[in-house]
Amino acid sequence: VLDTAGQEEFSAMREQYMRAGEGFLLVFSVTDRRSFEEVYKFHKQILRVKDRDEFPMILVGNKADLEHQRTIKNEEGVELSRQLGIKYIEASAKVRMNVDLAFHELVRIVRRYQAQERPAPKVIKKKKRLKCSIL
Ligand SMILES: Nc1nc2c(ncn2[C@@H]2O[C@H](COP(=O)(O)OP(=O)(O)OP(=O)(O)O)[C@@H](O)[C@H]2O)c(=O)[nH]1
Ligand SMILES: [Mg+2]
Repeated sequence: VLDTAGQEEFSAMREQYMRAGEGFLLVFSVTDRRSFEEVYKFHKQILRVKDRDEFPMILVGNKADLEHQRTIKNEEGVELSRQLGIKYIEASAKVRMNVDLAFHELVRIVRRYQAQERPAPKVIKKKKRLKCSIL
């Protein structure tokens, strides 16, 4: 698991970890609209780097414990996740709500995706042994 720094000075590293990643949690804060609006950009960048139309990702609305400071309603998170074609989970790192669930869910999505990407195993037919006859 790689935790990335959100700061702009690390953006050169971003494509590098995106190339290596097998699945992504797109985490924003439900108290910070700017972080919510950035998700779309990261989602697009991952698909471009992976050269795929879809890739294992989950949208996570963190800081759900701060209900009174919330600026992103649950419905908005659901709507964005619907547009992106990924799941939405609200979580709180502080009170450990849905943190394990988000990781477990992502692993399930990664495994499903990889199983479906893997080419069907070739059936290798055993060659019939040619028996030599001694004359
Ligand atoms: N109330 C509450 N605070 C949180 C939660 N998650 C993180 N924080 C607080 O939010 C602040 C930022 O958390 P970080 O873990 O530094 O956030 P980050 O997105 O990793 O930031 P960068 O690494 O700088 O990109 C800290 O003060 C955390 O304690 C949460 O679920 N609830
Ligand atoms: Mg951090």
